[in-house]
Amino acid sequence: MPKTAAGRKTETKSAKLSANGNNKTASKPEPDNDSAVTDVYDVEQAQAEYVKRRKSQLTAIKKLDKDLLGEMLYQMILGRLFERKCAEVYRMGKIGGFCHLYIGQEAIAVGSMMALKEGDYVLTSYRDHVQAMIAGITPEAVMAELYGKATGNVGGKGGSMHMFSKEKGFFGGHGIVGGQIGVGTGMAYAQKYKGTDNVTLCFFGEAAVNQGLFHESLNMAQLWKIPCIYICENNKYGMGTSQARAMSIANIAKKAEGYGMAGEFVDGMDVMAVREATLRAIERARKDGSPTLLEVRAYRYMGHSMSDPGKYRTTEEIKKYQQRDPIALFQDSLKEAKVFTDQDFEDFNAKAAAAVEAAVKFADESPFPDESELMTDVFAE
Ligand SMILES: Cc1ncc(C[n+]2csc(CCOP(=O)(O)OP(=O)(O)O)c2C)c(N)n1
Ligand SMILES: [Mg+2]
Repeated sequence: MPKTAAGRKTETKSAKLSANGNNKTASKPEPDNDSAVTDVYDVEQAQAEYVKRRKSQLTAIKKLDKDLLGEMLYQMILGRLFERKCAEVYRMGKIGGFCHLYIGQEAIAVGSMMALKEGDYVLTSYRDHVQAMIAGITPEAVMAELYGKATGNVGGKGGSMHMFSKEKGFFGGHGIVGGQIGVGTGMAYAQKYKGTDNVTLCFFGEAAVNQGLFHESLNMAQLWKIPCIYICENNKYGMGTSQARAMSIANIAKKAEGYGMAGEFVDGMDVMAVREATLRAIERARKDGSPTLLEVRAYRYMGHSMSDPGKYRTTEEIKKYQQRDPIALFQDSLKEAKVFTDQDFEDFNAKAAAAVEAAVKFADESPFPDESELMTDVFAE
């Protein structure tokens, strides 16, 4: 593993992936050219894109103040180091049950959530640790929840997939694929009904787009002008199934057109691009409630969950995407724009590493819930 969060070494242990683990199956027709997944880059192409992106990042960076840029970078590094630590302690048997990591997708949560204001809401899937921390739930509370400890975010009863804080406007952590799309639409409706100008960010994976609830929700949201921003985190796979094998068209952003909704494709490796697209969506939503569908393309470096043997993709494919690592890309731009130096990056890393260590210590030393807690928090009172 690299020392700094932005290291470009392969993140996953699935080095012995099968050679046939690509998107193609002999029995299925390939999607036509218009709709084919086009962003599986060669390394050279990835590098070219990387340079291009850095230029646009530089322009965007110049518009923001240093404190905010520093906080954005710090949250991305914290998210990555936290998730790496989760993998480590999971393998030691300290975390039980399902555990889905967010490594490679940090720019999506940071770029979008850090554009929100007080009173806005966030919901996401089971891949929720990083979003929970950006919402303001402490690393200690998230780690203790993963350990099933009484001091955890929801008393040790939710585990990895169910972080939640009404006070922080973070409404899960949802284990049912796509379930949060309906809930998020309802929460955004409530924001409008109450006469606020707040918005809801609703994250979900690309596989959730095939669920009926996605379509029902988008239809109602556009019809009733519900201020929900639907953020599809397209990381190319739903468990071990590639998008190309499961979806008839690859351009998810285009699906917004079917509902007359604004839709945008966003590079999920570019935190500033995510921020700017989210700000455009927020502006629409605060003005008259208009919803937006953002398709944010990224890549998950690790397996679907900690129990994924990863036999459906190659190490080469993973490495290709890591050429455009979102943290490395952001750091390079920040350095070129003379906002931060290498020393600053080391300081951010050290601060994040200390926060993660403190979280692990807290979780290690916390007690498990008492037996008397077994039947509490089961039903709403
Ligand atoms: C309704 C439902 N069907 C199936 C599952 C099993 N399942 C868990 S995660 C997952 C894949 C989801 O992939 P995606 O939406 O792309 O999100 P990602 O894991 O890539 O973040 C599936 C099928 C589930 N949890 N809920
Ligand atoms: Mg996915």
